[in-house]
Amino acid sequence: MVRVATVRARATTVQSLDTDPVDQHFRDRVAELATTPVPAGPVDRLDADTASELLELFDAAAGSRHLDLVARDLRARDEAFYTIGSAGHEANAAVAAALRPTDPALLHYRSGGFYLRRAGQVAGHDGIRDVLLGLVAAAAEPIAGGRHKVFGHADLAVIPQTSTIASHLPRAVGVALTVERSRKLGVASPWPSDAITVCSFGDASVNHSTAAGAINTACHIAYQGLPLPLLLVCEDNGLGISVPTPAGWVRAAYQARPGLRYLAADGSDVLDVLAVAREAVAYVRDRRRPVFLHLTTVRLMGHAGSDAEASYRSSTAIAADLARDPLVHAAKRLVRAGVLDPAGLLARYDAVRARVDATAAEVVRLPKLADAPTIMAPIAPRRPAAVADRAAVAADHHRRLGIFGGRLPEDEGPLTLAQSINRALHDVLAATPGALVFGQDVAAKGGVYGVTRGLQRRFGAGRVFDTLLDEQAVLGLALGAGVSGLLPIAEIQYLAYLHNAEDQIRGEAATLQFFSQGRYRNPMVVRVPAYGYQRGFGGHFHNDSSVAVIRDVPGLIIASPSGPADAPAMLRTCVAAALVDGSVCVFLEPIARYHERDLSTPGDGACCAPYDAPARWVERHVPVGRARTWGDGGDLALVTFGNGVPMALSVAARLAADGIAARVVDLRWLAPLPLDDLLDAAHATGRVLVVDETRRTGGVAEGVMAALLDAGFRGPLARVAAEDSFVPLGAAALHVLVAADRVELAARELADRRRTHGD
Ligand SMILES: Cc1ncc(C[n+]2csc(CCOP(=O)(O)OP(=O)(O)O)c2C)c(N)n1
Ligand SMILES: [Mg+2]
Repeated sequence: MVRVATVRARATTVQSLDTDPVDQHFRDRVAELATTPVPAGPVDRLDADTASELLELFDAAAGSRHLDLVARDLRARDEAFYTIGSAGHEANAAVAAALRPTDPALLHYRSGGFYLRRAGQVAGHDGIRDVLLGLVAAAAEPIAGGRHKVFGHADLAVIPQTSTIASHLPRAVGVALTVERSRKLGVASPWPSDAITVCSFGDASVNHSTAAGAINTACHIAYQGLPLPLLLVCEDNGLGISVPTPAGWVRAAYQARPGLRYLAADGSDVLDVLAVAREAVAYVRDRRRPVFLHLTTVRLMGHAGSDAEASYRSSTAIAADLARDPLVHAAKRLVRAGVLDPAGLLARYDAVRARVDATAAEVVRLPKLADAPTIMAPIAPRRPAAVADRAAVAADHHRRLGIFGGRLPEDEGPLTLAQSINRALHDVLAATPGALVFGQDVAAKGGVYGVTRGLQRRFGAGRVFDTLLDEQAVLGLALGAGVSGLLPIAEIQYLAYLHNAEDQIRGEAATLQFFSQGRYRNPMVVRVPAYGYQRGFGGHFHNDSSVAVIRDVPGLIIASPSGPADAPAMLRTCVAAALVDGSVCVFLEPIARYHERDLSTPGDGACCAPYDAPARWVERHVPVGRARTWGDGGDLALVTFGNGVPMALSVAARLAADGIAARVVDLRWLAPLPLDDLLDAAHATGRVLVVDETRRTGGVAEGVMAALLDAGFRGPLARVAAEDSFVPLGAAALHVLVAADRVELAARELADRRRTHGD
């Protein structure tokens, strides 16, 4: 960045000897107003309210500008860690002014003006201090507590965002939809019932498939006449870092979308933004329909502090942006309207700077995060006793009788896995007024495998509904519903299709408590039909067993029931963990087990299980991270999950015939792993074979074996895992998946080692 060496004294300890060209440009233009005054015309007059609002907006914009300047000074001294600024975008303060401070906001990273104006709407808030605390990563920062620099504050209804551009749009659609849904369902919500959701983003970000998908979802909802009070704000500075947006693209792409009203304002003119934003807000609030508000802004001071803008932009283009500085524009309006004279305006500008400097000098000294436990505390709070209590909550007997059409599931006799999950979902919806079930084909069809059959009929389309075909939209609705106080139970139709949208779990859902110290949370249970062995059907995409990408997400709970004996209790646990701890739970259902009845001989019914009546839910509770062990064989532990469980049980039966006593440990939870139960089994048997239907590389066995070694287990340890292959169609699939014969062979080898070596 080019710096002009002029000395300006400031009465604080944080000061720069250089003046930024943008700062200097502002001063020069205001100085010109004193020497070459332009006579005020009738259009320059402002009524008292507008004049007072313009002063507020000027203060917010000036505060934001000085924060950007100070951020760079602090960065140069290694005292702050973030230099993406809002310079040129400060007129977004007027969007805040048009809204209420209770309207949930999901903001672009250039929202300094918006944030300061909103903070100014709520007594007792010092937005400048909040932002500075974030810049210096102070532990006292109000939202992320020093974990990230974000705009966010629970008191200001500003939900913090990640750095992944556009990833917040699906959630924003979900929040907007939920405002309406909560009112309809009569469920408490953190947002007022007439709230509207605002979501801002850049012009390059609008092209991201996540944004395009979310805006399409908004159109899809509005097109059907369903209410969606959503204000989308595209802050179009014509650039995505160095890449220009084609002139006119944003308007061309969004001015005529079905269900979406398009409005545009000149982002260099804060009063134009105010007028159009007010029109947009009134429309969204009254009509409950979405608006796309297009602000043409400029980007001043480059993309970030480290960005040498001059290397890819002409000096003419940079100068043209500077000539559209919204702060200069606001200053001119104030002077021409006679609200302030140039000297008074500069004094006001410097007074804001003095406040920023003084606050900066104070916050740089504040403590930072200093140890891993403190840093990690908000990731995944766990209150197992409260979860156990909540997991035992059922609707009363009469309501259950009504829900189940007179025949309670505990009286149905043994159920398959699919039936047991279906009955458990009925019970969860009956006992949890804010629970929603949604996904592709879950409503009228009842899911591809019938797991959600009958739910919509019982609980209505307000609580059980189909979504459009977009996994990011499904998870976005879950994110929005969760942060709005509901309990989303979303379905992703197949595990392979979770990968289309996994950032919505990894980047958005799992990080929210971390980046907000638990002040915002998005409880959710994501049900995913998963794994292989579909009798040759479907090939790779219906037999996917890739869980590596979710296993490494900090705090995520991954449940993997193997059959109906555990699935209902585990589902109740996930729901309870979501409600109590805000947990993000992925519930992997082995498709191949859904309709299985028999284990080893036709008619043995060993894959079915009776459904527990609520009176047994306390004793039958399955805590997060606790395995189930079948048998007490002392020679060998077969550690497995999902389809591996029936396989390991049949192998154990064959081994028993030869005098080898194996026990089978069903992990049940792939994250967090049931370490205590694993170690118990390992120490009781002395040898462990992991049977892992996920792949050799990145599969569950890697985690299990590493956990055993980390905990000091030194006995014989082996694994049988699926090949590092994609799954082919037909019977060929069995060549790459784990087969019982291979498990048996490996088990015998491990058992032999004991006999041979006597260890
Ligand atoms: C998904 C993703 N890809 C890439 C980036 C890196 N990145 C950060 S900002 C940015 C440009 C965004 O441009 P725009 O949306 O126009 O916003 P602006 O910075 O111009 O306000 C890019 C590519 C990112 N943060 N997230
Ligand atoms: Mg841009």
